[in-house]
Amino acid sequence: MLRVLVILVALGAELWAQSPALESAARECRRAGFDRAAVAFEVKPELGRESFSIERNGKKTVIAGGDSTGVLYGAFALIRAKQLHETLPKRETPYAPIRWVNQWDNLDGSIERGYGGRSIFFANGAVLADLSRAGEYARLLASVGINGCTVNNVNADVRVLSPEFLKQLARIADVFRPWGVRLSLAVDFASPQKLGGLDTFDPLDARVAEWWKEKADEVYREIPDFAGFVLKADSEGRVGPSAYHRTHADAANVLARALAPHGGILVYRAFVYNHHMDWRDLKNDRARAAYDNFHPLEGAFDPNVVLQIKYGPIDFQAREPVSPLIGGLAQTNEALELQITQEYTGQQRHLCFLAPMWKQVLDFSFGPGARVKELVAGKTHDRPLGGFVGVANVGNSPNWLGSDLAPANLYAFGRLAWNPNLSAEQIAQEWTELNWGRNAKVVRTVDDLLLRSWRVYEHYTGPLGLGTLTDILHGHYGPNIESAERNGWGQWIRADHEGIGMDRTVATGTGFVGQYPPAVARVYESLATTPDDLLLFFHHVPYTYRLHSGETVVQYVYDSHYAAAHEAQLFPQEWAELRGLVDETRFERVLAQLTYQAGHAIVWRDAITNWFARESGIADEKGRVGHYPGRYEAEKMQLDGYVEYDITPWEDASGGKGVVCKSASCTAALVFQGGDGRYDLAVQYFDLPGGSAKFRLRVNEREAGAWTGDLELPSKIPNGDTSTRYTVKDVRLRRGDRIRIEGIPDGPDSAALDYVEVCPQ
Ligand code: GCW
Repeated sequence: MLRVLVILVALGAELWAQSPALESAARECRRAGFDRAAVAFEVKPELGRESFSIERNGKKTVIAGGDSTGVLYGAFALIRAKQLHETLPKRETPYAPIRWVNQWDNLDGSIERGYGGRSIFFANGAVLADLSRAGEYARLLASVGINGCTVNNVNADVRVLSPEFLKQLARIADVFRPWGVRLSLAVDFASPQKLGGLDTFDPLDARVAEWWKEKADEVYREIPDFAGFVLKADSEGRVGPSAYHRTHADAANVLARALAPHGGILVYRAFVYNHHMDWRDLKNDRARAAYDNFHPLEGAFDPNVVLQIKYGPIDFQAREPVSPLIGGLAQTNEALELQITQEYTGQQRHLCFLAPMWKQVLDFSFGPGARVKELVAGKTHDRPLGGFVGVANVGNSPNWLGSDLAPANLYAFGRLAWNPNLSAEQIAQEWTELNWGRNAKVVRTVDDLLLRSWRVYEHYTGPLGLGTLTDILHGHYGPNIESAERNGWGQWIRADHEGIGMDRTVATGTGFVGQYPPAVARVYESLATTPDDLLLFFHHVPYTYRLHSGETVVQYVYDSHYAAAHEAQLFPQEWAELRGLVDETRFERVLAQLTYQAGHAIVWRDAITNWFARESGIADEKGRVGHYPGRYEAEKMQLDGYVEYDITPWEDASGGKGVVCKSASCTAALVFQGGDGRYDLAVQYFDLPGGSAKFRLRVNEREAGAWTGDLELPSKIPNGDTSTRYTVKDVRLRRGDRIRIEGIPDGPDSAALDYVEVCPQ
């Protein structure tokens, strides 16, 4: 009964919003150069919601939509086909009803885990007066078929539901509406108490239920096409039903029932785990949390509740197995949560095109007819709702995400949510042609960079299923392997001198493997069948354990890090070939980004390989780790004003030490000991935020380079987040030459140095 109601009212809301989307469709076609008379629109409900067909009728192209949003999607499909010189799609239906993005925007205008500037919705506790950017965002989303946007952080500010704020939010919904994008809100579960003044937020208290009902009614008075609430509860310090010993279903349902009469949905995040877990207990396992918390509640959720499940059981790492909860539900609606913002995957400073990873997730099979894409779209069991949610976190930077290549991830998310059967290659090519033009060399180069980038990133960060190996306690950016260990966060890798990896087997480990259906569990339970790239997620093995590839674990770590860091050095070189073939502004920006990434890949390589060498006591067979011919440690140079500084963690700097400048200007000098020749001169320094230190590099008295450390990196101290490389190419050096760096600090940026490396050309 309730189910029918949900659908009917939702259709009502759609009719209400009909004409703005049609107007948008017409405007987009004109903007793309179609003659007014060349395209006709019609609404044919029998096509189905949000679906479209495109037909030629004489000279006219007729776009029919199941509703006005369908027409709009058809218009965008027509435009895309024109720009890509492709044949027109005949008929398309979105794969799943939920195709949303989440924004983790705070009301002060900051964005949690956002790397693309400030919020396009909020500043200083209020909705922005100028929402033109928000409207452009909705247009962008609609162009790839995204139909919902949660505008505020899941760590929700209680004020969003206040009457004054709802009126302001209605203005965002107004600019979304012409694009078929419906607004949703993340809410604080304690709102009835904190905002409503009740003495409780117990979901089973009738006053609480009434409060939510009245609040939902109020929301719909302001925003008639409101999509629903998103709730993060009992997670990472957020309050939830546990405060009253109630279940997640109790919590979800009280909100869902308030929304149901309006056709709204309640999206409940399955990212619930104990972050104070005892690391000494080898049976404890954060990976188990989603399944353990939610699987027992099957059947208890109302039909307009959707569980939003992160793709992996931990947290958006560079590689994880698929969350077993996705395959464990048959009666509960689910949505797959992917992360567009590159929190653990390089924060948009590293190129990391995620479509190849997402494809592996989407195509992962829990059994016949039970691939992730089918499960979350509700195709396998008769579930009315479901789909895909991408954490986007766009900001006000000109390219939305703070990098000119990162928007490929937003595009890919939308395309896959519309049709998860598209290939990563096709999506990369579409995005490249639409954004960089159709020059064959440009397309080949950009596609190739995109498609290699995730594997490369994975291989100079955390391989073999270890997680990203980044600093999990702070910025989630640079290397800090042991930050994962010996604390309650549960991202343990269980490394010691003998071996590494979490034993998650049923036989001897945490039993996590048992959460998968038997056929899948069998694969992961056994060392013999677990794929190498997830080995250490599932098993604890000695460093000398041989992979399927024949290499030992430790030698594989060395080899893969050297290979991937080398490949990252090629990225800026390959890009440089495009000079003159793409516009100069973006060319230079991307070149700078890829050059930075190449330098940071070396930081990663060295940190991980040195740590493994020390921990395992096993040397690199190829003699690279710990041996850096041509490298001069800053702390061993002739220093004037610079003082030695211990780096934490030690693996984040060469030799575990750097130098910081404690006066107005400092110098560090060395006498070159190598043979005469031409070299690249690399200076590894720490680019600290809050100031722009200046550096000058001299060979004898001749200036060889000068630069400013003006990046805003996530840590305030010299470490793996801030370690940055500046390279001067092709410098002629003679034995006995004096190489000198001058650093001029600027406020908190102490012009810190790690080393100088003289690399033969
Ligand atoms: O990945 C983690 C992030 C948190 C985030 C949380 C979540 C919004 O580090 O910043 O909080 O996940 O998904 O709720």
